[in-house]
Amino acid sequence: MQGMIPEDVAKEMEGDPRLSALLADLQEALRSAEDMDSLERVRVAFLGRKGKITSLLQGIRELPAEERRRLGRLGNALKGHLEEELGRRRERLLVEELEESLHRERIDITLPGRHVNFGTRHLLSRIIEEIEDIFVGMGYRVVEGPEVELDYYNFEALNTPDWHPSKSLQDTFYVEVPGGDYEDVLLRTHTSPVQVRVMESTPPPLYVIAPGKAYRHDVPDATHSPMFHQVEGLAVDEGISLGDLKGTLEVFARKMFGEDRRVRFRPHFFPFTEPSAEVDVSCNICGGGGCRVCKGTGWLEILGAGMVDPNVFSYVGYDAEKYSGFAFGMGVERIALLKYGVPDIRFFFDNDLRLLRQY
Ligand code: 2U9
Repeated sequence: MQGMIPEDVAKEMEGDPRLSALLADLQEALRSAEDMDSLERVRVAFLGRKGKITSLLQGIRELPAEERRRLGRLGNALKGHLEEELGRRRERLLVEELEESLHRERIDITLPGRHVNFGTRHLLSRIIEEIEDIFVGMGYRVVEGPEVELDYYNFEALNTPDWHPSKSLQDTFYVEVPGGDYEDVLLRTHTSPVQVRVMESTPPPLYVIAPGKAYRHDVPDATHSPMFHQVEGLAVDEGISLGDLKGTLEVFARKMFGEDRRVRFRPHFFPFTEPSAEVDVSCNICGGGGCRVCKGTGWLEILGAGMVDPNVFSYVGYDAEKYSGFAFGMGVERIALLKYGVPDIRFFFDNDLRLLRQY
């Protein structure tokens, strides 16, 4: 502080006992003022309304003219220098604080960033969406229903007799219900009960696809899983024919497996369709010439289909004289297996990132 006051002024103050005491006070106060709060206390103590320098300047009014001028000049000089000194110290503190926070909050922009793992839709979910899109494009509506079903919707209304092997304990998961009839409640073995429920509540014409999980009492191996996914389709209208079914499945096979694919029907049996067929698509790996995937036949089985049995219509109150319909069903895992060459159905459920990241 002393250095801040011109030497001649400082000398003059030392000659006056009041001023030299004030100067000593001020020097002492400034010595320990090292933060904003203590600087403010010094300002109030010396320059505030009742501060020591303020009081000194107020008190000179009664003094003789010459003394008043001298003390006024020295007091004002002291006031000016103190204000300057406080300003300087405040500024230094701000710079120090800024430097300290810059150091504390510094970011090393040369460090490698943290890797964020993004998830993706599961391959099976994407295949289901792809199938949905193809049929929605042909005017179908997507419908869903319960996975825990009644025997009536899963078997009976689908024209499946009680003695049918698919109803056996070896093939179907039954759910024990307290007080309920054993074998009444089960995990649906296909998504067909969804269409039965929709037909019950919706008059024809009807164009729907039912994607979802199905359950069968299978031992897991490369082509079987006790839980798997299906997409089934049902079209009911006046004058629907086998030709409509073939045309529809041709459109599907070409959109799914490639524009130059051919489709063929092989006679088969399902309780809910008559006639029924297993449907093959020409092999998308070898183009039909024969390879390991199609076992040299040039054909790959992709789904089952047929004309809805009129008996099914009678369960849901549809007029079988007026309406006819076709239905089809496909296993989503099998479609994915064929389209992407995944060799084992169990890979879909292992959640191994090495597989999931490839698709
Ligand atoms: C109603 C009437 C008929 C659905 C159909 C198939 C043929 C079929 C299998 C394909 C492979 C099941 O996942 S899989 O094992 N499905 O072959 N499904 S016709 O027929 C219906 C459905 C609902 C009311």
